[in-house]
Amino acid sequence: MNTYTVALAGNPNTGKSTLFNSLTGMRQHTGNWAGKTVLTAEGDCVRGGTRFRLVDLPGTYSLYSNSADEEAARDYIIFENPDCAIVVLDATSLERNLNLALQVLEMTSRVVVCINLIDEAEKLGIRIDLQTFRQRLGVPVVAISARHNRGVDALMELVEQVASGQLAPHPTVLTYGDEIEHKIGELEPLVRSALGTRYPTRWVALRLLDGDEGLLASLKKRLHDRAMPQSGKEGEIRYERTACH
Ligand SMILES: Nc1nc2c(ncn2[C@@H]2O[C@H](COP(=O)(O)OP(=O)(O)OP(=O)(O)O)[C@@H](O)[C@H]2O)c(=O)[nH]1
Ligand SMILES: [Mg+2]
Repeated sequence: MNTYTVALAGNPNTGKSTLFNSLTGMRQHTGNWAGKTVLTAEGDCVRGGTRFRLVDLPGTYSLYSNSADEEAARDYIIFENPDCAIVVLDATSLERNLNLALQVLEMTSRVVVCINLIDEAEKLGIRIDLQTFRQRLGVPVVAISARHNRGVDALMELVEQVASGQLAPHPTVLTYGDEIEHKIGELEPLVRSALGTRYPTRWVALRLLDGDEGLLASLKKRLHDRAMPQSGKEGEIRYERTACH
């Protein structure tokens, strides 16, 4: 059976765990993100002959190095390289939520944007132009209500297409003005020669320009561990495996 890993990323309180629970049949709550070893939840869901290994990431407003939560969510997306990342957005606060979506789109093209709480948005009279969203972001976008199990089948179909490579999204590339673009142009080849194509070089270059020391430390540690696989496991993200169904 094909097995795909799928990460759930998004701002706090956007319904990631509600979606995770609905798909896995589990009862995951959140909030266990203290310290360097981050404990998060992983659960399986089998749909139509395909297994999805879902990872419920901590809710964050960005994916820089401001907190252990942000580092854990970022490290999962960058280093564990899931087959697909679902970015869960709150349909009633899209302006704020899109910031994180754009950050994920800079890290990976294997993304499905999931606008959750569509039932709440409807109650508030908010209408969302999904077609424009898709065009502007360059990735699949679907509206769902995790609580009412609306749109979840369509979401998982897109996730499977992206995870299997049948659908290859082309996220819109954000540009940052001449000065920064020039510096990215200088840095990217250096990043590529140091790290290869394993990591998103433009994103790494941007984070380095921003002085993201936490990312630099994570990268150095990974490179060191790859060179010396017997070295200690300190700082590694730990995931809680829970029952499958
Ligand atoms: N009306 C409505 N409420 C929802 C929906 N999905 C989730 N909720 C509610 O939104 C709240 C937050 O949901 P969670 O699943 O805990 O959100 P989360 O993204 O896991 O939050 P963090 O773990 O803090 O990042 C809960 O009260 C859910 O019941 C939905 O589709 N519609
Ligand atoms: Mg949660």
